[in-house]
Amino acid sequence: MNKVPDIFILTGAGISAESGLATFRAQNGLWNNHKVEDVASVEGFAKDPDYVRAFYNGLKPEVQKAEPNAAHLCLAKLEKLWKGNVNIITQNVDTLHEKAGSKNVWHIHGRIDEALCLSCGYVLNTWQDVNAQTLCPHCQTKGNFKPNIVFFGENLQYMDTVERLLRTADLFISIGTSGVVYPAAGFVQTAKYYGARTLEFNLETTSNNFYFDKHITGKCTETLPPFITELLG
Ligand code: BJW
Repeated sequence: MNKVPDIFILTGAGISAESGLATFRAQNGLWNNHKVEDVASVEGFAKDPDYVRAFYNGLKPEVQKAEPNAAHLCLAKLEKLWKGNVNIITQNVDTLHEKAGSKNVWHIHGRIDEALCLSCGYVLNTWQDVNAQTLCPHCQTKGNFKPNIVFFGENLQYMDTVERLLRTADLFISIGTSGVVYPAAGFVQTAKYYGARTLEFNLETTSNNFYFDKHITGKCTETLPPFITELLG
């Protein structure tokens, strides 16, 4: 009996663009008028934690009120109806996959609705502001929270799981990511090495084109739903 393919889905900012959330590397190279490296680096946070915390506090309301679009929704449907394993490995810190109903979601770059206590490692889940006054409910330390977002120079989250899923995936689908930030940009190469068929959904072909078997160009809200419908038969 043939094995039902296991599916590894890598998502990036482009999947949430049509939900109204800005991507990182649009034409002017700025993200909400900041260089990504300035507000998302270990050095930037060490230099001015209040500034970085305020930046993410400022983003929270629009992320919280954003709604999943047709691309998020069809992935949730795929997970529900597919007989094999479907895992979404997202670089996004928004929670639109969860809002769409997906369960197997791995936030390798963290989540905007979480903050990490640098004194004890407690993860606080909140859409409220986190600032120098925020008290850790676990160790009672005040003001030592960092947004639970993976900055440049930090290790990604859930990498053991990701490595395992990359080795066992039969189908690798990349959606809305520019493929310039590592190690996520290298996942396609690993998946292909271990035998997966590799597909890319993006507005344009990315620099990772060598490792993709097929590119499906266009808005993912338009290209992904018919593909998923066909996959589900
Ligand atoms: C659409 C669309 C529509 C639009 N439909 N498509 C190996 C080589 C070189 C460098 C490194 C390396 N290994 C590590 C590094 C260093 C570094 C790195 O990669 N630097 C590069 C910039 C060169 N990586 C790291 O530091 C990582 N950590 C690490 O590797 O730890 C081990 C280590 C530590 C120390 C030393 C060495 C190793 C951590 C990376 C953390 C990334 N964090 C950020 C910020 C989070 C803040 C936040 O989310 O608010 O994560 S950076 C930012 O980029 C964010 C994103 O998740 C990430 C990826 O961006 P994404 O999602 O691809 O967005 P865009 O805007 O770039 O692209 C959108 C795409 O969508 C475009 O292609 C559009 O065309 C498309 N699109 N609308 C379909 N409707």
